[in-house]
Amino acid sequence: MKNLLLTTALAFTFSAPVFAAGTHNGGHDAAKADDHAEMAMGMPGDAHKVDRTIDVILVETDDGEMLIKGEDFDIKQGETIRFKIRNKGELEHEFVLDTMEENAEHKEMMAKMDMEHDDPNSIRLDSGQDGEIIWTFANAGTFEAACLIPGHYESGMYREVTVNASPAQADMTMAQAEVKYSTGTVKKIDAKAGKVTVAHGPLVNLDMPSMTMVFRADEDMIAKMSEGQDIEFVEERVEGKLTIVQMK
Ligand SMILES: [Cu+2]
Repeated sequence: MKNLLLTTALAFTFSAPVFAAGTHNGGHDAAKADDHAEMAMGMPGDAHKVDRTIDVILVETDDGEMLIKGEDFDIKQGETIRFKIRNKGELEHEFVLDTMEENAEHKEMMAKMDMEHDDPNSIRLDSGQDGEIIWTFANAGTFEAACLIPGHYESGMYREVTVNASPAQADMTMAQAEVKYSTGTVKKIDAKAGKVTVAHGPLVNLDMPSMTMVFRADEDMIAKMSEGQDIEFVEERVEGKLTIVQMK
């Protein structure tokens, strides 16, 4: 009641400045929309192309913590995730996906005034309410899920969101691609040390130029080689060492 009276009084006294403030807010919202169009994290996901659902629970604990519970937010680049979010707490909570920087900035703004986020990367839920966010994580990196209602972040209401550089896509490329062989001539074999010296052409799998190098090779592989032999092989970096893992 007190607030209402104050607002009315202000509006009455300074109707022109209040109108100006409204225009200013409009400008701010437009700038914010632009930000989200090119979000570092990715873009709103297509509900028909969800790869995986992650269940999330927002809740307070008896000892005053506020938590975002659920499995690790460990995501593969390119994945579209449906976050099924349930507020099991007694208070209202948010679930905002963004960069840590953006979240910190929004948190600061929310400390000054209670803004309700209504962007595709965020949702606000009353006690007992369910909701969902569907998001396509287009870029690798570390992001954050957080509740930005004043005091909640500080009480523990944030979680790291890790987006790993597309191993899924890399795996698929490997499986689909024909095995590529590099060529070379065996110069020297040191079976005891598990090393072979090969004068090779371009290493097609590691994208390295022609030269003579020492490779690791296991016993079985070395058994197939003899000095002076021309070979076609697949090289790989195994524990940091150039290794011949396959031969024709
Ligand atoms: Cu909260």
